[in-house]
Amino acid sequence: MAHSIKTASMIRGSLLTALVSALLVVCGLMATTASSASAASYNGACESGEFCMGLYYNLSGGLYDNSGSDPDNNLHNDHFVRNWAQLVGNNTWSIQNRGSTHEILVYDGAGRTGAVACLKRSRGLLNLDGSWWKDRISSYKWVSSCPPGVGVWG
Ligand SMILES: [Ca+2]
Ligand SMILES: [Ca+2]
Repeated sequence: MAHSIKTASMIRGSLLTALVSALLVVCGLMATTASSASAASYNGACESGEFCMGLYYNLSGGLYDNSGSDPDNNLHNDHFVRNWAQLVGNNTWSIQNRGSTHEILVYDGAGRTGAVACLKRSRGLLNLDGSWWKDRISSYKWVSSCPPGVGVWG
């Protein structure tokens, strides 16, 4: 009896080991694919292809850098990479669009609601000192061009 229990336990252990190994291989492949496809989002460096937001001016104090979209379109649950204690929503003083093809729409509200403005790639780093938008951005969206009727930083 003791022998059969031990054997079953060993088989389960082997299966678990095989499963963990398979998962590690899959994760390794995913990491390789992601890093070769684009700049590294959330690594604290504002790189080509990314939309970046800084806690303070000149993207200092904490950085949000993302080559894609925020999955839930709500920056109130995202943290600054170099200042994890600080949330991004309603908390940014500087922004930069380093996208390779697209412009960025920023919104006052989460879920892409409320006031909206467009940040072109040509604008470069934008400090929001004296701007109504300082500490107001709560969501954003990549667009192929700034839509008519939307204020543009360009
Ligand atoms: Ca980055
Ligand atoms: Ca979010």
